[in-house]
Amino acid sequence: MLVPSLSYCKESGPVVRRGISSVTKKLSEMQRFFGLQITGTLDADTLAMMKKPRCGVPDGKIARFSTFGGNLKWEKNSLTYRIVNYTPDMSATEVDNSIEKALQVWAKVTPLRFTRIYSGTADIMISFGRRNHGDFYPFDGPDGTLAHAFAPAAGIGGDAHFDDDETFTFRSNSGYVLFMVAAHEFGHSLGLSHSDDPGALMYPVYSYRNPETFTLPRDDINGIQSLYGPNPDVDPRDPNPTAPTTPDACDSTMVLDAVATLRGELLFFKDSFFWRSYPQSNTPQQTLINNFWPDAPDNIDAAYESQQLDKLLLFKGRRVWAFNAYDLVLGYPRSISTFGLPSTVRKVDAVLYDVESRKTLFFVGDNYYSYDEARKTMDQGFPKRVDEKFSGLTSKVTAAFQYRGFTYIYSGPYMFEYSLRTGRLFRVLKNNYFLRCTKY
Ligand SMILES: [Ca+2]
Ligand SMILES: [Ca+2]
Ligand SMILES: [Ca+2]
Ligand SMILES: [Zn+2]
Ligand SMILES: [Zn+2]
Repeated sequence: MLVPSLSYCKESGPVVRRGISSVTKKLSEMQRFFGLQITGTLDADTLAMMKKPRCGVPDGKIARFSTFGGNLKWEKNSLTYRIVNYTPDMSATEVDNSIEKALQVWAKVTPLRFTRIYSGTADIMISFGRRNHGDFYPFDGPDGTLAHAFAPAAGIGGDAHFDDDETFTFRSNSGYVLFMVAAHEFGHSLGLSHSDDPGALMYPVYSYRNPETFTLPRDDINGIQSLYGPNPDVDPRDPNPTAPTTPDACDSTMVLDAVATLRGELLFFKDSFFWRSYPQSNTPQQTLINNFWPDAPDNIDAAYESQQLDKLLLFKGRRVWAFNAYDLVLGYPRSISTFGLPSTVRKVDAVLYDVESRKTLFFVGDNYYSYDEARKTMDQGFPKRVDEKFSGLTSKVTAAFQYRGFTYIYSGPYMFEYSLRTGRLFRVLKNNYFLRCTKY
């Protein structure tokens, strides 16, 4: 089956020729797919998403993992592959190793086995090319489309093509890690379409991940096993215990790592991800932290927006990172002792910026400290006990932020809505209250 390259990324092409309305529809589909605000027009967010390096296989229906339909899959478990040519960006050994490892990502969780051949026609023919490379789906020069692959079938089916106008790398995060791009493309070669799970390997947008520590996410495992079943060599009582799952907005037991505002938006951090909520948007957008801030840590402890500095501060352990838009501010990460926290503090649990008093509260265990943003010093008389200030809060603070005049203090799976000035408690809600679970 022939899979055309992504038509809505181009100025001309079949979509545009069908007229304005279908462009609008296509844009709306893409905005929905990426969790952007659905406008049907080219706004800044959509443009930014379109410019992200991505795979050239078009996005299908909106779902977590998806397949090409009609159960398009290989009818055998033993497949051959052949590396037809090489990129000049890496040594041949590095290319061989990247391709082999990328296939093993899928072999580990299925009965599929891959054998390399060096001549003749393999099921999966792997090649590097630029622009017109012989399949009527030309590449687009540097960035944009990185690669594409064809769904299982005879002939060109299963084949994977890599755009050699890209710089591919073995493991460095400058350039595109061939292992990651190849592992994604081989998902297509085996019958998977794109996933809308931003943590999935089959998400259409490239994000850097360390190839040494990469493990196939749960969504991709579910997808490939829906076609081929599990790996018969793996103990079914202990299948892939470490497969990462993407935090779910519908999980009422979720405990968020940190919450912050940023230029009028709300940011909710959990594991390697954050949700970003616009005031007018119905569905917060979930993204990998590293997609926005490549230098940021994941599994952070706390976050807040310094309105004085127009910066987002992220805390993990004894260190703090400051970002101005996407960029790490020079001189960061720094020690949290620069705020005047005692050296006995090994991490902060939550940080809250109070707009009214312009104080930043640092929550550490049962206590909190108050930092004066203007004078850049800790206030006298702290730490104080959290339960003196916030009635009803008996366990550790896990996250905190202010929104529309209310102060939200998270503790475990609960979120307490207070007036900071009067100390009055209004409501007890769940951590996912602002995330708007859309399952029904
Ligand atoms: Ca083939
Ligand atoms: Ca390209
Ligand atoms: Ca926290
Ligand atoms: Zn793809
Ligand atoms: Zn091609």
